[in-house]
Amino acid sequence: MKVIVVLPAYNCAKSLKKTISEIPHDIVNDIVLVDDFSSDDTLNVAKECRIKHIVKHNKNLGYGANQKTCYDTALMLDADIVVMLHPDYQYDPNLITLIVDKILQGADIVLASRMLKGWEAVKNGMPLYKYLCNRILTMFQNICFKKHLSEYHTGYRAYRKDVLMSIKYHDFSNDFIFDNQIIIEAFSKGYEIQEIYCPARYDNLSSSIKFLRSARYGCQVVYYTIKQKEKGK
Ligand SMILES: Nc1nc2c(ncn2[C@@H]2O[C@H](COP(=O)(O)OP(=O)(O)O)[C@@H](O)[C@H]2O)c(=O)[nH]1
Ligand SMILES: [Mg+2]
Repeated sequence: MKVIVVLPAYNCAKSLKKTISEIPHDIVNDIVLVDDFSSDDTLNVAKECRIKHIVKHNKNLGYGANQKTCYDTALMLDADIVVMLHPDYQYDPNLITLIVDKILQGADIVLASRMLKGWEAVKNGMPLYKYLCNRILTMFQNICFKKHLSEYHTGYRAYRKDVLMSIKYHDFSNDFIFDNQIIIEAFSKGYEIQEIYCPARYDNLSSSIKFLRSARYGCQVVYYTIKQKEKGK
């Protein structure tokens, strides 16, 4: 089984080394970093870290577009399991071992959820408004899709190769809603999604998206969910 970790990178020069140093290299075969036209030193740091596969966008295309290039590259490199990890040192890279194990035991998708232990997320530093919005959006989506996920918004997840090969992710958004779209499509294809708990950091290094950008994302999630529900998904 070839395990490839993909890092959708954007202005992560200060956190990249730390993230890379904690990736369990014994089970990870390759690392792919896609730089979305960062304005900081991300590319040079990536080279210093000796990341073998560095792809750069010639203009800023967005978070969803970044993931599209990540998955295209990982599939081209013949990955069997693709783990997407934010290079902002928000999530614990050591959990890759557990995530890969879940896929080896039969899961098609594994989500490393910050919300599986409820209020712990806030104790770990998640801003209260992000916690409440996440809870409300998740409840709304669970009711619409008759599911029981603890969140739909984590930036730490893994896909079995077949999932990425069968889902037409190029049709999805180039923006943050991409993460949501891929899960909803996976529901309609009947893939098995499992969750593990992952505490997350919320310092300046790991979290830069502010209230208005988050609010826009929340509205996009509601709109997209209603549209998919009307389509019978
Ligand atoms: N590729 C790409 N990623 C972006 C862009 N803007 C933000 N991101 C990434 O989106 C992810 C989530 O943003 P972040 O501020 O960490 O949000 P939070 O962790 O949910 O509070 C981070 O990995 C950012 O680097 C962008 O324009 N392009
Ligand atoms: Mg973050």
